[in-house]
Amino acid sequence: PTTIYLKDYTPFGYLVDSVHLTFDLADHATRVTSRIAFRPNPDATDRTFFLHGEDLTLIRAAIDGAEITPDVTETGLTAEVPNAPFIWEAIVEIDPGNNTALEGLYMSNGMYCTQCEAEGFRKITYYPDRPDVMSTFTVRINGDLPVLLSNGNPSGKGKGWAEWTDPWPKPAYLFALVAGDLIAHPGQFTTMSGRDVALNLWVRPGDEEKCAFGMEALKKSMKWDEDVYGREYDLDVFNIVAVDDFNMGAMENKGLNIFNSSAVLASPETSTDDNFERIEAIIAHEYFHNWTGNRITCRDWFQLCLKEGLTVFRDAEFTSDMRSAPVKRIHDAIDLRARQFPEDNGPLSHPVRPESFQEINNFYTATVYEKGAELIGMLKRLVGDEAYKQALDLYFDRHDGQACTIEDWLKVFEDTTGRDLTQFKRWYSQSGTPRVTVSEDWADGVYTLTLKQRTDPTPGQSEKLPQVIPVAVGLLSPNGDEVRPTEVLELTEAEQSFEFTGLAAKPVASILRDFSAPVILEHDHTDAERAFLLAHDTDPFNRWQAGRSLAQDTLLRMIKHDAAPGADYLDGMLTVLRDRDLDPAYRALMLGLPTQSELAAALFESGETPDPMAIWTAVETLRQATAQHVQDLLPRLLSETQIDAPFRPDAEQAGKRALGGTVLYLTSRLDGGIKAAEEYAAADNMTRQLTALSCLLRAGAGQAELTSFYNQWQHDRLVVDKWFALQVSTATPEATVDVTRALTQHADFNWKNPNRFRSVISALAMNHAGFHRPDGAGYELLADWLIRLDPVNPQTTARMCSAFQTWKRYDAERQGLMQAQLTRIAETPNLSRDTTEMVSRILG
Ligand code: BAL
Ligand code: ZN
Repeated sequence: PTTIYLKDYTPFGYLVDSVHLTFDLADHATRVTSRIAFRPNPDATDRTFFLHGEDLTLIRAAIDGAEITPDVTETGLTAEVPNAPFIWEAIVEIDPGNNTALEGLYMSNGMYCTQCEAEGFRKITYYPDRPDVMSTFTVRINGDLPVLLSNGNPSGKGKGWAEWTDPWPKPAYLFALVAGDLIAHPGQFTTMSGRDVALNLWVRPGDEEKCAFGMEALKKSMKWDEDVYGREYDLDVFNIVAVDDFNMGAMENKGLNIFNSSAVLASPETSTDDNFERIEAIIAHEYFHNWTGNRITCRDWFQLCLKEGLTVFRDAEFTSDMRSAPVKRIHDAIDLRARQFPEDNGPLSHPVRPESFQEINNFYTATVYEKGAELIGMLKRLVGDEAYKQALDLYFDRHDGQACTIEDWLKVFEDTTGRDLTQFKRWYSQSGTPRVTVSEDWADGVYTLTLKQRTDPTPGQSEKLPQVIPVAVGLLSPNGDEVRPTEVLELTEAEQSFEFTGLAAKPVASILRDFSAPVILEHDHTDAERAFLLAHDTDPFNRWQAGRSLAQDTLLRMIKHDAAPGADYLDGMLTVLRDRDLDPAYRALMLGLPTQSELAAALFESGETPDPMAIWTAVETLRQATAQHVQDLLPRLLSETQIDAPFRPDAEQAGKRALGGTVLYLTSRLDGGIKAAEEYAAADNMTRQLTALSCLLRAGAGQAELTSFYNQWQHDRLVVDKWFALQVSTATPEATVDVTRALTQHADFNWKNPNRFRSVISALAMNHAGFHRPDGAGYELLADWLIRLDPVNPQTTARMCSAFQTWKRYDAERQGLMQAQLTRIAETPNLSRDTTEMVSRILG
């Protein structure tokens, strides 16, 4: 496979002034006729006329009306063209009905739809399929289907055809087409300058009742982007389509967002509170891309974080405003540690702006997205809210209509603030998670905080330079009062000391408040100090963090030294649960534990070999001890978390249900599931129903409910996904592989559907102790399915290889077993480029 390098970027030799496409739809022989106006690019020196194209049958090609015979290969074509403006015309035939990879034009339940990011447009027609080539598009769709959609505004319609015109120049990856028997859930939005926009959420018949929440989320997003970023929508219509077969969550095609149905369809009966929150965030995310991604796009795919990091940051701000900011921040930190830290500290480690790739689809990662968003958050913290706003205004003014780079992005901040961001830029080029170690000194009334940073070597980067790390710090007095409110220390050296004077006693420092940087903080607190911060910290994030660290230290002691659960943790949790002044959502989060995979990482980093079974046992023991320790509180909490009002998927009710779910779980550890069975029978929404079923299964009960759940919901594919996933995620370590294998035999295990595949196979990889069964059966089962899926859907297969990325953490036996499966995958004949790259990076 060819490796592509950032340093090799050159502009395309031609500019595109307009694109006209005609689609004659047919399941196995769709004809795509293109008419494209090219002219030489004055900023380019290389005039090779190469158009990308894959899996296309070329019927005709012509330049300025004269037929030509281009030089066609598997990846595209080259042709001799005039050194002056010219019209390119082509007719190609494609087979959407057999497109199982779900890239380009494909079919899902009889409906035509597209996915072009990153490089799918080349499977639709010959084109310079690169984000820096932007053009207006006019699209005519001929097809005997009731609904025919593309980007932009409708510009004509008749029986069996529709035409769409998108006036905003865009790269081909934002192209979209949808055709099918769809029903609209309509809405309307008036923009800040008074323009009416027709909104539609298009779904398959039967899904009409699941549209209202998504539509409201869209309107809230449009309003928020006007209020907070001054960004107005720019077309007469905005369409969202729900599709069942989709590799990602959703896609921000201009004016025609296409969504995985799991990321948009919602109802109280079928969706959990987590589903509602995720849907609201994804709708916002895709909508926000209209400015950060579409109006201003990326010069090349190395700049992916330019649009993704910024848009994730913007959707996080939106969720914070719509819901609870501290809860959102905690969720994001949990997520970053669970998904991004293992990536950043393993064989798949790459910079937020990678410098090379073989298959760009493999770089839609937590590092590019979530660490990319953290970089925006740090920048905002360093320059301040007002300067951030000015810089963003300048970014939109200066770069509207352009395909940009990280250099362009940083320059608007430098020009706005006068600040030199040379060191900050290392965050984009250096991979790996920095570790910040804290030491303290107290002498003569002066408190000195010394911070050291280091980043371990990562693949391809043995030397690491110090980064600029904003460390938000507050100081508490020994009686719990805050004596120094939060201030942001800028750690720029490998080691730096900060002095605090005027203090009457040695303070307790609360460091990295609000998770002010995506780093690992190493601060040797005692259990008592952690318990003190858990009780007194005024920063909600660090108060939660104190509980989390206390839980982690407790578990690590249990694992390493067979210690009993410590009183500081158990009493701390009792206090948290008792505290009615604390937001229920926050109390539920406080009761959460680090994942078993995180514990494995912590053990590995402290020089121990993690034993998945010992980790599982410690977590179970601590859960049981917690349930016993707080048992007197549980009945009262169960009744306090009951909700009499009609269901609302808002933060307040969701928080109460989250706490209720935690309490039910602890209760079912003591009563064997009696209360959970009652809850299950009384459940009137999916959150309650699924929580109760989960508690029952974890208590070793619930087989009758599991069957009745399936019978109740077998018509609803999104709920059936939950039914599959729940069984794997709640299985005991011994049973996980067998449960997974049995589910893959189930009549509803439609493995070619990415949602269904993930509901079973990803759930296996995420059941830590079950997946890491000592005989390697979990590894073998995963590899079997990856090998089977690869020829059908390389993108989803390649992504799921990351389940093996932590293989070097474990004992020699397990390492050998995982390596054998990785090698088996690597040696599979005709393995896709996607999976080949992932497996070879993981093997190292
Ligand atoms: N651009 C791919 C889907 C997303 O990040 O919105
Ligand atoms: Zn995005």
